[in-house]
Amino acid sequence: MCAAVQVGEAPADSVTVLRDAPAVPVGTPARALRRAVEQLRGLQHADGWWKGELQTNVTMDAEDLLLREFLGIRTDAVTREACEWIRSQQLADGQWAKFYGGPGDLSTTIEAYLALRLGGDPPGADHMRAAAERIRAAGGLERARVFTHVWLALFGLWSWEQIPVVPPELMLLPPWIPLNIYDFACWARQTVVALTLVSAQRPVRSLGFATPELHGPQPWQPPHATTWRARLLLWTDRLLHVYERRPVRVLREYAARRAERFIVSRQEADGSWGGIQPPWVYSLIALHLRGYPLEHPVIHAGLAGLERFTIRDRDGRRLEACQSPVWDTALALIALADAGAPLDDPAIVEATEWLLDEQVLVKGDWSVRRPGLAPGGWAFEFANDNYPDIDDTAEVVLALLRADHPDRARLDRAIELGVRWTKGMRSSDGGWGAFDADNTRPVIRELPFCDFGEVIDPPSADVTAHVLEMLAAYGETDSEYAQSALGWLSDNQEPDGSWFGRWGVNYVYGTGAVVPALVAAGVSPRDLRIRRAVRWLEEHQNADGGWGEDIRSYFDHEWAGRGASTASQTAWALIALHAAGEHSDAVRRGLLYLADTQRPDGTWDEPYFTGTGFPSDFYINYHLYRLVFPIMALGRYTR
Ligand code: R03
Repeated sequence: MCAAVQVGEAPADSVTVLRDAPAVPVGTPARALRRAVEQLRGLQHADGWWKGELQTNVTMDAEDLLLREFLGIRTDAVTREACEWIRSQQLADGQWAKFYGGPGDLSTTIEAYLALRLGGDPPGADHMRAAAERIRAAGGLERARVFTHVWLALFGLWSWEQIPVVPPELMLLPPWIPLNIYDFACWARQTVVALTLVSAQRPVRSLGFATPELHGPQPWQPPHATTWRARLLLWTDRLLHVYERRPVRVLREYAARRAERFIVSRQEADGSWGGIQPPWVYSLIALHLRGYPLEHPVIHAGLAGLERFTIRDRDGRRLEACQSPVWDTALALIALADAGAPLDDPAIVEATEWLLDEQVLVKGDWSVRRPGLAPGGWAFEFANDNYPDIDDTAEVVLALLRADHPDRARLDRAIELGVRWTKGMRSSDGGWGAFDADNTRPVIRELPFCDFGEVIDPPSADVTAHVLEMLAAYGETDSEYAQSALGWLSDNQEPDGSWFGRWGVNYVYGTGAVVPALVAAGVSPRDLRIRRAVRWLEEHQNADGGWGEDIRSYFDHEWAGRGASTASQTAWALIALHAAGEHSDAVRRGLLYLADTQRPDGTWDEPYFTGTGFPSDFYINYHLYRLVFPIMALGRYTR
């Protein structure tokens, strides 16, 4: 069995919990609900918020070591801890995966291997030989993603010539010219701006070792262009490589200053950029290259902030790609309300207070596309004023609509601003993306630089559904906005009756979001759209009564709606069935699945990743999903 299977399995503390808790027999759904609520209450922070670990993959940890090496601040202690964690995640075949139970991934394996070599693991050791062998078998460094090539190039293990150019002059394109930075999704924009400064300098630091053992049998080849547009972009990249030899000095320096100012002015209160790892680490490298010393307040805050994204426990030291307190707190509040917690419940009051303080009341990059719109959204993280998102805003408003506050006027005002901002962020096709309006230029995806993750932010069914549910709860079912959401969702139902899950795995998540929204908006449970969704869910229930959907559903339709049962996915299906007014045997078996698989301490084990960062490329195990969603499902059905 591969080592990674350990991840997420019952941690050792379940034993102590077993000792402390009374020995209860496998319970009824009502008892399961009580125990789950108790567990959730116990996880609330004294300041009112909840935050579950946001677990991803070892590229975070490998890149952390490489960043430290590049800046000259890598210590033995951090190296040892990080390498221990990375080693613990290696699969039996020598590779590293992007998600639990997933296959080895070439770029992840290369980065993990490089980090271990940095930590001193000899290339002759068994686990290193196995990794190198698999890397070569998969085509070697030559087949890695662009980001991995960038890390290798920083240390002289790859040629900058074989990396697509992202010139700082990109900063000079105004927002109405295609390929300007506002055509990139916000996460890609911040990452690319930082990398323009890196790309312009092509720095190389020596690690004191080479990695000939990682080269594959075939030489590197530029990506294969299939469309005329991609071919044009490839030729442009070739020209840019020529231009890089002799860029126009003044222009280059002017553009680089623009990029530098863009970065510095967007650092968040916690030292991060966008609250996410990629722009954070590349911004630190970029500013360092621009001559910012380690003691500079911006660099200092950036490095100190990374420390707060580091988790250390008995499983090891690892980095979060991002943190989800606002998202988790909104979901926890909704869960408690579903479980019947009263409005004046201290847990609800404190969470409400905290959420009110988190509202973003300043403009961010989103205002480039919606200049007249007043702020009022919420971000996903503790600090991300520049990038509030629509998904979080919808869930927070849904939570606040079920809360109370001594200052009722303040609560009402916050809700109103949130709703107004959300409405203003609608895209032209009638749906909602996550962070921006009308961020839909597909040409961005064809840039040779963009071979990893999603790089635009078009409307999705899950976000649009959350917005519709919010509008309905706010009492705006008849508004033009609710009607456009309804239309968008109707147009985007899959032929089999389900909806695609952009930010959660996968059709079970999408369907679990859309059905409650449609019903809240007044669609009859007898409506054909709902009936087809219900049929799809019931057809995809597992024999154990649960629901599960494998991540492979993103690239192999055979897996749509299929996979080992998990607590969160079972809950999503039940939440949809509840909204559709179902009280079938399928529902009963689903509820029993949750009750029967609950741990003695009231939560569930969920090693499978059910969160999506980018379909096909990046997945997330949100550690609170296993608890908040079952509480919603059990709460709605048992009360
Ligand atoms: C659940 C819904 C709420 N929601 C917000 C979800 C945020 C999820 C975390 C985002 O973390 C990121 C990790 C990333 N990696 N790589 C990139 C990236 C972006 C965000 C990335 C990929 C390509 C480019 C730039 C960055 Br170009 C690991 C809506």
